[in-house]
Amino acid sequence: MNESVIPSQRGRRAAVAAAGACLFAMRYLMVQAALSAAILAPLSVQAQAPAAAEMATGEVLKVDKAMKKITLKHGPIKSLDMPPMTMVFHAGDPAMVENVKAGDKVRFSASHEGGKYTVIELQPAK
Ligand SMILES: [Cu+2]
Repeated sequence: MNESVIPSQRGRRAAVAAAGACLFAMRYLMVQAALSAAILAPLSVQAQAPAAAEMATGEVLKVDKAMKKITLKHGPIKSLDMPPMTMVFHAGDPAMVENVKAGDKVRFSASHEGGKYTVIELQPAK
């Protein structure tokens, strides 16, 4: 901290000192909170990973070109809080139903809007 204190900072420091007794009691709680945060930190980092890392994995079971629907047997979809299952998705882009076929392993992201699930991004799994 800079030791050349200007008057307004001096007043602020006095106020901080007066509140010190109260802060001392709070500090114990804050340390507890900090320890909890440290334990939870690894989970938080995963939750904030880039979108590409959020892609779910799945296998194409069926492609309905006419209806623009794709049936996927998918793994967990974190963004939708969805466990692994087999379900039908609407193709977010009509080209999707042309680019995949039953048996393809894919990586994808999906949205849930207006009561329907839509594949937003779809790419071959590597
Ligand atoms: Cu599902």
